[in-house]
Amino acid sequence: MREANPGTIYLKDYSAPAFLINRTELHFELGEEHTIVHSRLHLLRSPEHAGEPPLVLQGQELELLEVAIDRDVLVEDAYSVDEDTLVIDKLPEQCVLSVKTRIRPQDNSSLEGLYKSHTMFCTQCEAEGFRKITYYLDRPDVMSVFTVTITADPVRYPVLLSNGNLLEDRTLDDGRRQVLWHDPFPKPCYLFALVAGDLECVEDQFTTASGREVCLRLYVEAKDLGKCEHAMGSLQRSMRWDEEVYGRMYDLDIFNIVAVDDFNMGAMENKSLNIFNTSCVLCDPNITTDRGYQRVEAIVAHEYFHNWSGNRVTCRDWFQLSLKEGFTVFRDAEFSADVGSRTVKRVEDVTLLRTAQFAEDAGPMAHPVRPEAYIEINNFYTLTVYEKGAEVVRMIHTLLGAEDFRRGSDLYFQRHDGQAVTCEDFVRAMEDASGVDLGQFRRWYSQAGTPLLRVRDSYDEDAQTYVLEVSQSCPPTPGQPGKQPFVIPLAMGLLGDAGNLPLRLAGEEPDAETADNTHRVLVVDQAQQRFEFVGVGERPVPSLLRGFSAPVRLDYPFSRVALCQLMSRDDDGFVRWDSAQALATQVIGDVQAQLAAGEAPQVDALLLEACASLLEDESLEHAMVAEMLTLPGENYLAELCEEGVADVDLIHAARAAVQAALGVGCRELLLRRYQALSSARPYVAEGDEIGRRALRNLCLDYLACADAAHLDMARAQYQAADNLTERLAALRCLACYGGEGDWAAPLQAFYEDWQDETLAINHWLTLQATMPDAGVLDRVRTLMAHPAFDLRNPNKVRALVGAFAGQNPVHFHREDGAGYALLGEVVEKLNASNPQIAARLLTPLTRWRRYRGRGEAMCAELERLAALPGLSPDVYELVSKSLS
Ligand code: 0A1
Ligand code: ZN
Repeated sequence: MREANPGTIYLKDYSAPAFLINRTELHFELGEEHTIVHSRLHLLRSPEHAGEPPLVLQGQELELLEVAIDRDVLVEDAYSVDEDTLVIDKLPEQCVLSVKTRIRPQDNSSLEGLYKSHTMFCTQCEAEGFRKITYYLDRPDVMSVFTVTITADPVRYPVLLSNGNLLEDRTLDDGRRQVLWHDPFPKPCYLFALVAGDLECVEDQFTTASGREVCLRLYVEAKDLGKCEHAMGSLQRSMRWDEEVYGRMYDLDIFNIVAVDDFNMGAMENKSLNIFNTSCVLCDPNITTDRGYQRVEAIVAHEYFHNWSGNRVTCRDWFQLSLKEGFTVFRDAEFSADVGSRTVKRVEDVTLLRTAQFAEDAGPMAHPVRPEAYIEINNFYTLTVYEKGAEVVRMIHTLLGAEDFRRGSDLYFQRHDGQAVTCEDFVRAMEDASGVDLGQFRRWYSQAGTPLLRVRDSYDEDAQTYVLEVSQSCPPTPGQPGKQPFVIPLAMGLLGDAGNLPLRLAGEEPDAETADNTHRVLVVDQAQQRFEFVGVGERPVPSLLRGFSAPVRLDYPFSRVALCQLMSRDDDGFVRWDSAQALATQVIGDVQAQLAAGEAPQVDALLLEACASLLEDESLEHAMVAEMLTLPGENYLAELCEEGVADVDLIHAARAAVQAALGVGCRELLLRRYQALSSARPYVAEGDEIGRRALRNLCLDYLACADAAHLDMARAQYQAADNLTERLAALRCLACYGGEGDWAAPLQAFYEDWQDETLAINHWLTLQATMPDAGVLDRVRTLMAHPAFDLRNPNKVRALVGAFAGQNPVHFHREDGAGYALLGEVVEKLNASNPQIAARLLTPLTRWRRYRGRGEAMCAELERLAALPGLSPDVYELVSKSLS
């Protein structure tokens, strides 16, 4: 580890590379002791660079064996090497640089570069992992045509894969096998991939609209061959969707996906060789929840969509990460909306954004969608870059309309195919294709923080006018004390007694009515603005921020009666759900106040009535009823509090009291719905079946929360279940609302039944880490020593420790600080072995300003970590920014 504090990299310092690498030839000799990497880089000095700058290649944890230029081996004083670079002076204008290095993938626990997951070799090069494979210009604007030779033992590694097309496959005289892969598309090294292992594959095919026959293969361990069908179908659906919706076709004859157990993230879009975390690709009713099936479909689509938004057109530098990620998340969200329920998908995405991204925006790591500085780029694969970035693209879609947006996307791909570009290039293509000026809109890329949209209204009965007074502000974030107004598309309608009212702004012609004149998008682009509607015959209830048309906090003083009206009658599904959330949030707030004053909780009858009507409404889709009946989560409720105010115990107690009251108050309806939703049909993870199970499990949860007598229903459901979704929901009821006598045996039984299925056991770990009983922290410690746990596997770390710190606020924030100490210990260990996961795990501690009475203890743990010797840049950046 280095001595000095790691430095900061700034967007303003960007300069184009001094050298180009037209072709990259790599030869891997994979061995059990070590791997030898020979590289031949066809270098060309960039014409833009005057003088003779030295060549500076990045490299880390490499053992340099030999350097040659055009076959002349260099003597040691012709170059210099340090921990991070290989520098060569006086290179000719054009040459072939050959470098031979030795690496030890079997000792690489960071899961970046070339490493081993069980017996399989695999790679992860985004963002800067390639430098752990060989010396290179490890930056996304250096694009090169790769040719890759792999030599390996054919018995241990019968499958040898890299990007592009397989050109040769032969057996060498010494018995080793050698394959040659060639990828005709120039790409940055972060998209390079290599896999070698004893894998089986499922094969299918796809014919593109232009008639290209693409061979699709999904490589897994033999035991998982039966778990590939859903991912394969998802891939085919995504390929078709990208042709139909974006006119984007696949461009090679092969598309491979490989599943690996040890992976830092969800999946990776390497050109024609996507690598997936097993948890994001394998599906089986016994190991995957309904949510998991949907997640797999979305991630398969996401990685596939990157073939255009990311690979054909890539990022100039890592500050532009949202160029590919924001756009691709928007694309995958629209795909999921098209193949499933649009409103439910939106509700899920907004819940994540408002709970976690808003928290990021309000915390010490807040950064713009296009950050301006970083210490460790791995720390910037964030909800802001991904999810808020997608919201920014969505707003462009809203402002331009679907047709012009598609024109903009076509222009972007056509103009920049084969290039490494910036967010600015994307916005400019959208402007050029549509004629819409996005000048001020660009602030969404440069200003951090969540804007607050304050709306007040007034109605003049005599004049029949209704006025919305809208103002916007944005809190300061690190390095950005003041903000300029954003361009906020405010989608809205007005709800009258008999439905949504026609909308006409003052000054508009009465006949300027569109087909749907009950819905429109107001463009808020000033600090304060006034919108006057005319011809409004009654005082309306405003339906605001329909579809969550902008990533802002909305402040409008809704009465509870108004919320009930919106909930039951608005045209916009998102607003109906959001009104239910707002009503529940108000009622939980009442109960918090009552509990804080030592009074017995009183749950507003309006909420009870609203929930009862939802349970009686057979016309709404099941999944939507389930979403509307789900109370806002504890983390979301904490996020709504001012700094230093969130009281985890009070939030938990109030939410639980409201849930119990609803369970008691709606008991008959819940029971009736639960019974009616029971089905003897075999499991299918599709549309309304998923919604049916979601609603049924929700009913069970309310009933069990209200009265332990209903735990018998949970036991019966557990016994009868033929799938993980129903089994876990039943177990969760026993674990959350029962005593040890209720949950100990079923938890043990679950383990015995599924111990060979790692992915199912990870759910079992999460359940035990998120239970409300006082013994949970000790249980987490015990489980860390259980054979089912492994600190080297990121999925397990997230399932147990990540879930405890992130999803069990009451116990993570224990007053004695034991939760923080536990997290700190794990972060300390991971700091040495896998810094990327260490930093991610640490996130809950960075939110120390939010919680009442906990700031000091949280900071103390951060300070302990800050003082550790050998801190990785990843952890250093988080702790130092949190404490500053
Ligand atoms: N580009 C991938 C995410 C990814 C990023 C970094 C990784 O390792 C450090 C791995 C994957 C995606 O958006 O899916
Ligand atoms: Zn991505």
